[in-house]
Amino acid sequence: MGLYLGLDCSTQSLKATVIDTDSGSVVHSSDINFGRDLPEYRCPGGFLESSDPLHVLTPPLLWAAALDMILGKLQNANIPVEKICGISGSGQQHGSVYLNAEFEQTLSGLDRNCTLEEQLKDCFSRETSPVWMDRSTSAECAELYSRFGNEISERTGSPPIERFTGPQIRKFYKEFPQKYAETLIIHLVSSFMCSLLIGHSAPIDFGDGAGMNLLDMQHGDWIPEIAEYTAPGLIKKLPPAVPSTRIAGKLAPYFEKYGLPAGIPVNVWSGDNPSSLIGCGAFNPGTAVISLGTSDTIFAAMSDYKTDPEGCGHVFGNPAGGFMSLSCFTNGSLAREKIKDRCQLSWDEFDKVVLQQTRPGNNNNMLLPHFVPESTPLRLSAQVKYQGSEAFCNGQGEKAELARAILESQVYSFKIHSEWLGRFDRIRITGGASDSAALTQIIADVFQCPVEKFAVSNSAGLGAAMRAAQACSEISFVELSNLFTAATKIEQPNAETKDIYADAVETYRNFEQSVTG
Ligand code: XUL
Repeated sequence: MGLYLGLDCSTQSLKATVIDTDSGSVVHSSDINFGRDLPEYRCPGGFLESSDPLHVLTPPLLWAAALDMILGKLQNANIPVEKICGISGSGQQHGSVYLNAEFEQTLSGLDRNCTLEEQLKDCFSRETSPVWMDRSTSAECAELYSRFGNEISERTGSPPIERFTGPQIRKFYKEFPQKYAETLIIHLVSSFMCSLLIGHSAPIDFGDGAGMNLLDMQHGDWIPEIAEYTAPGLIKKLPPAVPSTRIAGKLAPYFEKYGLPAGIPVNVWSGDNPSSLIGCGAFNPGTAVISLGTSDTIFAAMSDYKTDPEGCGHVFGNPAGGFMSLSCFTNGSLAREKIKDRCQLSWDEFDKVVLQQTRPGNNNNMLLPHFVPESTPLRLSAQVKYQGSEAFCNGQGEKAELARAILESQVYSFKIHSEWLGRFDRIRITGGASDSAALTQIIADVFQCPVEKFAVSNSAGLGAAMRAAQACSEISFVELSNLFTAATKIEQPNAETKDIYADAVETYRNFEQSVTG
């Protein structure tokens, strides 16, 4: 037992969470915000601004620079960093990092008198990484589908998906064959960050590897024929795929400069969603998690391997073993913020008007809030549509109606697109918008099941720290979950809204289908 560090390299920030398994408490949390703390990279939202919404890229050197900064912050925090016994981490999923022959050599001799940024700058065969919001690979997805058909989805857990790493690699190979040839290894954000910590290339875990359209989910191996078609010679450029509980290596001597103990074990990193499954205590089937972050996701541990018949949802590896299902809604907090700004309300006022001035079902006023291209249902262009009263559709309705409409419409979409997830009898919510009392109540009522909240809001970072404790000291996930993920508040569903919402969900289903096809 002792202190364990979880790092979470998400879209907008790199966060550190330290847990103490003796006291069962989170003893430290801090973050480096990419826009605020590293403005020289010109990534205010964590990615380069571009006039083309389908291209979303981040310079990977930014993440390396943030690693030095967050560990510097940790060293100056009021905790005994020398007592940290193990480290793990999570990364935004799907993003890929392209490294040349210099990478391994540079990592093996990291000089503690220089920064990671200074030492790694010549190690990339591609200066920018496509991240999960990139949607520029429709042509490559179509090619992969026409070559392999449903086999891709059956074997890798998802059909070819624009943001997934395989189609992204294929596009890079097609557009820049020379740079692809110079690429010796391709990492995910998670395995790239883990590599920096251990001073050599780290494996990719089954949790995050599943988001690549390359991993055979049932056998835990890369699929040679899909890899070869994706890009010639790719299989040799991929790190090995391993279970999420594996130790990747020992902390590199470079990091002793931050007071961290020499050679402590580093667990393979995973994706932010698989890590969140652990941090929400939802690694056994029966509990679904709704994570309300930059994107909204709904996910759950699965009892059996099964894919989404609609082709929008995904199967990833569950870090505790087995599989998890996930549907991702890109327009999450972005759409809520757009409507909040239009209403000119603070978040507190927004919540208040919804709860005090409107009623469940909102007289069937609803909207399709695709302010940017959407993953679920898949839409490659932005489109916002309204349905309901004339005044509401003309933008002349009450602010309160519009405020309720965005929250309810998003939850209707969660309900419709989570039907394939299987049965669950409770929902745990996490992420920034889980503070909203109105949204919490709407989720409980639409799903007609209890909604639980818990103390730690960064569940991916907490999950990473719990994974470090499990992998490095063999503390069981059940024990860790009892210590760190107990519910602090439970919202019960209001049975009187059951029929109203059952009807509203059907109305929304028809509305969504009529617009998106
Ligand atoms: C999941 C997905 C996002 C990213 C960003 O498929 O694309 O949730 O992991 O956090």
